[in-house]
Amino acid sequence: MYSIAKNFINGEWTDSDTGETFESINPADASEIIGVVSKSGKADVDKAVGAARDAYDGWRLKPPPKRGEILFRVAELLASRKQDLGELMTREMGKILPEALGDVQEAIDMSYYMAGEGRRLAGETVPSELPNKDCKSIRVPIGVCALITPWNFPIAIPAWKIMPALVSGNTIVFKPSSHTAVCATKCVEILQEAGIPEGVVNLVHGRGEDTGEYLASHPAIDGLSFTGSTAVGEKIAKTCAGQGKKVSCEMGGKNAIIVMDDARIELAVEGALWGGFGTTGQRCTAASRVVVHEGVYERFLSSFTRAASKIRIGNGLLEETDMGPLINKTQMEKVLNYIEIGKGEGAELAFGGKAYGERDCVKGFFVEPTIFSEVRPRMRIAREEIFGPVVCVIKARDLQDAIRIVNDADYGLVSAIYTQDVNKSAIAERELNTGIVYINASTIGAEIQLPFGGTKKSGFGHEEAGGRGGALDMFTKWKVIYRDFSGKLQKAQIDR
Ligand code: UN1
Repeated sequence: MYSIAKNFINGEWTDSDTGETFESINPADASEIIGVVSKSGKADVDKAVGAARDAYDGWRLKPPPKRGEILFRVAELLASRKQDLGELMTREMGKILPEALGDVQEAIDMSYYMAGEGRRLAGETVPSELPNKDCKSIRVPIGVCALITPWNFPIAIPAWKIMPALVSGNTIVFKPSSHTAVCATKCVEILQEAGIPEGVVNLVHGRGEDTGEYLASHPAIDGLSFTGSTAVGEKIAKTCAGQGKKVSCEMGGKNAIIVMDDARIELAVEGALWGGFGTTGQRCTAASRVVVHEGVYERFLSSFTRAASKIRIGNGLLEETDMGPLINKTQMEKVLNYIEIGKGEGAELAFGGKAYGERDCVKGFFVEPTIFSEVRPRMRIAREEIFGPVVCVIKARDLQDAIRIVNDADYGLVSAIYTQDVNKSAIAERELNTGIVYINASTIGAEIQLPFGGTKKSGFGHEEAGGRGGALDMFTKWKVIYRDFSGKLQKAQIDR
């Protein structure tokens, strides 16, 4: 049984203009079709942008608490369908069911959180330097926003963008990854059911090169939020900058965990295990480097490889599975190619390193959890984002050396340190040049009530979170209002 994933434009489910479709398949069993998806082109994007533009004034003028009430209903609907959405996500994207349920939960949390923001959306009222004058700043929407989302968090990441965009009064054109088109469709069905007015939310399916690029460059788009690869993000950002559009890009990562010689090794191993192999390493927050103090290097490595050898690979719907497949064949080949690169560079393959085809797994895109030891910081496997279950273990002399290795990276999304020394943790917190730092916890599991974003090639702009520095800053701009109630000529007011 497969689903039909159509576009949603101006409140109607429609086939793409071309009438063409493509398939979304199960990465654990490529013979299973999950969805037949509309393959859109420029004409569909034009219609969606036009519908969002037409709906803008009505939505912008709806009081934010009322917009928030609709999002509250979205949260309730997501919560009531959590299990079904989780199972669908595992089938369409491959991550194991508990992680898929966590993904849906992030969307539920974000919807409730942003529903509440409808009653805040605060600006500032400050005193004027003149008598008989008042001044304030208010948040206003940007306009029509394009939201381009990846496949690795098929429901959570769209929610990080859709909910703040909507509560702020923007109308949207949502272009989800073509690999998770059915999950995206189910979310939009929920938005429709919750009572979002026609044209406020528009969904266009398609491949990046057919729809995403055109959408990003569309002159009638006022803002764009993108999560995906650094290569695509940089291209989009350039286009937007040239057109003066507001843009936020969440891109790649090469995140690292530092393990100090005073760390509780069993905690660090667990952190490295789930940071590295959770979601099959396909998180922008994945811990793909572990920088270990030389004093505990051997001990850490042997416990880490032992723990990795216990990971059960398979279909994520089965309770006994710890790690699912990669998203598709291209990604699987990319990961296997990086493993060859690592071997060629002289890193030691401490565990894994092969495609996995036991039992039914031949039908999907499975790769063993892979650990490289004796990795040098300049090796490609230590610098480039692999987006798969490959972890590089690097030796460090001391804390300063470890921090230097972590910071010597093109990316800067997340870092973590395991230590029991409060002073070392404070130095790490101050010196690690990443958007997020974890102390005695792995690199994954960011919460929605705080800003999410990185430094350097990991992106710019922040997502998630409310008033202070998060997504509302992306999806609103400030309007400043001065009101003079002196009744005097302007000159008399300002000659002081
Ligand atoms: C991502 O991989 O793009 O912190 C986002 C985490 C999740 C979000 C990951 N809450 O790992």
